[in-house]
Amino acid sequence: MDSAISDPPARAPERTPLADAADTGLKIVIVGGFGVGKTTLVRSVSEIRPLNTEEYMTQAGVGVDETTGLADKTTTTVAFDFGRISLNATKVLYLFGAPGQERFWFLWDRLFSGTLGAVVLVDTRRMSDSWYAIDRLEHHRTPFVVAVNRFDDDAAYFSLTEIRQALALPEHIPLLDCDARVRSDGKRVLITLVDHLYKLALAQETTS
Ligand SMILES: Nc1nc2c(ncn2[C@@H]2O[C@H](COP(=O)(O)OP(=O)(O)OP(=O)(O)O)[C@@H](O)[C@H]2O)c(=O)[nH]1
Ligand SMILES: [Mg+2]
Repeated sequence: MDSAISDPPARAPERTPLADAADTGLKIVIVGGFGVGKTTLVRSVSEIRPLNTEEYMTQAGVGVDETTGLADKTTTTVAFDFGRISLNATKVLYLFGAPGQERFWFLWDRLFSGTLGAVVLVDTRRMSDSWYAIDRLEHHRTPFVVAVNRFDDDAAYFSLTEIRQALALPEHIPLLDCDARVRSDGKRVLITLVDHLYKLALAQETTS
């Protein structure tokens, strides 16, 4: 399988070296349906040139890959995206973006191994694609937050309350808006996840 390594985002330096003091690597997975913006999110927040295994979509995918609402999409992830972001001098997040096409979903269970937490990216035009991601994460007992990637041509613009209801998401699970193309938004999503993990760990400590 050919894997294409993308150009780094314009804003990011060519490569930020890993700090010498970095001793804790935390694995985070970005999941969600086909074309919700997982690769875009990893690209926008990664401080290293991310590894993307993107392939061009061809006629062979017609009728197999559900591209409704994704007129501009020309490539798809066939293995996973990999990026990195330093939280502080010692803690580093390793980001794995999952492949979104249904025929690659069998890879997800492996990808979840050793994962501290996950981000479920949602496109409200294709909400049902998120159910499988949430289901698998609950099965693995992997804590997660849900980020709604708002697309410009999303006419319905459901509120977060409506989205929480549609996903049957319990109140304690963070749900937020984002634009996966914007680095500060991606960072906010990851900070929300880390905060959520921290709160869960604290709650566990007090009950044990
Ligand atoms: N308008 C808009 N376009 C976006 C946004 N996020 C991603 N895109 C575009 O949507 C397309 C799909 O994004 P990807 O990042 O490839 O989605 P993905 O979830 O990695 O897709 P798969 O790996 O194929 O499942 C790309 O053409 C992006 O440029 C967004 O927030 N708004
Ligand atoms: Mg992708």
